[in-house]
Amino acid sequence: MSEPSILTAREGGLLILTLNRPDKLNALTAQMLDELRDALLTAERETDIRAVLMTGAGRAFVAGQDLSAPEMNLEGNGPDIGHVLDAHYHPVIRAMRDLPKPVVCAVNGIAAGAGANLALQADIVIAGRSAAFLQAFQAIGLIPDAGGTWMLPRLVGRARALGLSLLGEKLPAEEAASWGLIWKVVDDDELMDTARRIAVRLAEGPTKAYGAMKQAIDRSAGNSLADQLALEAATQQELGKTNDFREGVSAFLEKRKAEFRGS
Ligand code: T3D
Repeated sequence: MSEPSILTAREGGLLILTLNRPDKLNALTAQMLDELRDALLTAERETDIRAVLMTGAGRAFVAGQDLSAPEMNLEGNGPDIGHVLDAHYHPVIRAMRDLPKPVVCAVNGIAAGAGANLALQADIVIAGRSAAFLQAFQAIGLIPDAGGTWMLPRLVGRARALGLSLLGEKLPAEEAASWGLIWKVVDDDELMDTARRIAVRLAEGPTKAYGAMKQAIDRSAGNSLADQLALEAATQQELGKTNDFREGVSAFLEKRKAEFRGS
């Protein structure tokens, strides 16, 4: 039996997903994306999973769509890329964004094409110093997809989003961090320890509040201030009834560390 293209491991409340086609720089296939979607849906379903950490096996994070995969067949009218996106990429992106739990991405090398844009859908993106982000699409006559045209201008503004897309030059991790494209950059040999530490901390945190933070911050882009204030009030109304709120306040008053249970 062939090795799964996504390796899964559990460490307490953390689910670690490793994209696992290192010989192809973890280039994405329909099967791999479907496995990734299934793993993320498992994370949503299982209450004892409280955070997800994604990374790549080998020297790359992900080199984008596997250009040699059957779904990229150039025969006849060429591949139905719209279908590939709808059927295989978009469910993964929605699963990452809609997951009411934090997703941390450890970018361990090149993140190209859809691989870059997949990483940018995570809630906390940490990159190794030798990693780079590449909007590789122009080299094959496509536009940034996998949410790229939505995320890039929101993260770095129109000028930088267009520069990255039109020129298709590698953006080194350090510059990506200074532009605000990602959370932080660390030395390569510290990447996994740092990412794991952050992910474990999130897995031990107030899960319901984290899920609500993702939703509130994502909704803000389409909301007026009045709508957003209403959303904040409604959200706090609910969170104020959680065990984690009670525990957080009690721990503060009792001068001890809070033990959140995600409920
Ligand atoms: O259906 C759809 O199209 C949906 C949407 C797609 C969105 C996309 O992602 S489009 C963009 C696709 N990705 C690319 O165009 C990037 C192609 N890769 C590269 O430009 C380079 O490989 C990198 C800059 C990422 C890394 O360069 P380097 O020099 O470090 O490595 P390499 O030697 O080029 O690659 C190593 C191996 O991985 C090599 O195989 P080999 O010769 O050792 O057998 C190479 O062919 C393979 N590989 C790398 N990227 C891909 C790939 N194989 C298939 N597809 C790839 N994308």
